Amino acid sequence: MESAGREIRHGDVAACRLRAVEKAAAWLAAESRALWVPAHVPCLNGAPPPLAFLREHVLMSAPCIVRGAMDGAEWARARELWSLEYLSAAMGALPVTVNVTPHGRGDAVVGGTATRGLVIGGAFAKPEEREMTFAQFADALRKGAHGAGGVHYLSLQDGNLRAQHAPIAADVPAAVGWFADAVGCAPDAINLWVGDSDAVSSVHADHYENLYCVLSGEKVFTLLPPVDPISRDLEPRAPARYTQARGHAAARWELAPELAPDGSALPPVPWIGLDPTVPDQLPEQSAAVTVRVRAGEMLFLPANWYHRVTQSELTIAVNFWHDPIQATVPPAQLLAQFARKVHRALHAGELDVAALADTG
Ligand SMILES: O=C(O)CCC(=O)C(=O)O
Repeated sequence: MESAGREIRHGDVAACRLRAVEKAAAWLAAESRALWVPAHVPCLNGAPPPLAFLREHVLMSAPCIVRGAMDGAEWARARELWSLEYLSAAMGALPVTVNVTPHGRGDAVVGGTATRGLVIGGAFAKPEEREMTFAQFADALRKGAHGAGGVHYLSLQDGNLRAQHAPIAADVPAAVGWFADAVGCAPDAINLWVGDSDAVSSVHADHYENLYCVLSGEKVFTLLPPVDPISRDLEPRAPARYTQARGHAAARWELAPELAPDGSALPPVPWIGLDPTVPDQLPEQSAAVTVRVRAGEMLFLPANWYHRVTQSELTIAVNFWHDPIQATVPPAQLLAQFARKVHRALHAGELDVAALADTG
């Protein structure tokens, strides 16, 4: 009897502490939203002095738009020439790897049940990576998703500008000087992005400091800070891959589990299933901010910020990913990681409640 009483008291204390942890996580999200998330992402005019940019944006993990920093000679060719026609003329016969999906959502959770703040289940669906010539890719974009039998998005993130698009690589600078000076290192990758309004990059975060430069068209970013409660939906999802069965009158898409070469299951991929542009899905304390980046503008997207990205029209862009040795991890990000771990452990029933009650 006595031991049962002790268990009840332990349970009560533990429940109180769990509630306190949850309250602290909610407080953290609300405070950081108030202190950190701007109602509008600020805009700088002209290339900023590196030291000021380091102090006010990189170290503060504060996104901003930079206007008028792509007006110089080093950007002139890309600013003046880059269009689908120019890229096709320069690279038409060259092979490219294109991400193709039925509905435009590659690297996204599909098939789960969305509730407020959580998507239960669902697979991590990767796009079909299709080899074609640049001319074929441009043709698919001109036909549109319906005519081409799928959404085509040039969106490899492995430094593809140099690796696959050598004839146009020299049209943009090898590094953006003031940004490289601010973050303290050269870019690790320069990626080329070409797609239209059907293509969506689902919400995710990268550990790179990112300078995203739009050459033509318009990008629409939905941004959430690293502490945003949306990260609680970062759940392991079974990997799957789209393939399109060809040779049929109507293009048929399949989504099949992706397996290792020996047929065994691949490890699940942690990915967020929520769409921050659907207000009903966002957790209560979430604070998403939308920012439009137009031709000639750059977006500084700090490491670890969550972002969902699309285009409002056919858009051509490059981004510079920098991976500083001393990555900037503001204390709030560490707290956010802690809060996320506690929250997930709580909901998975993995927290040792008795141990929690015993701690002082
Ligand atoms: O442009 C996009 O579709 C995605 C960009 C992105 O995820 C990134 O730059 O990290």
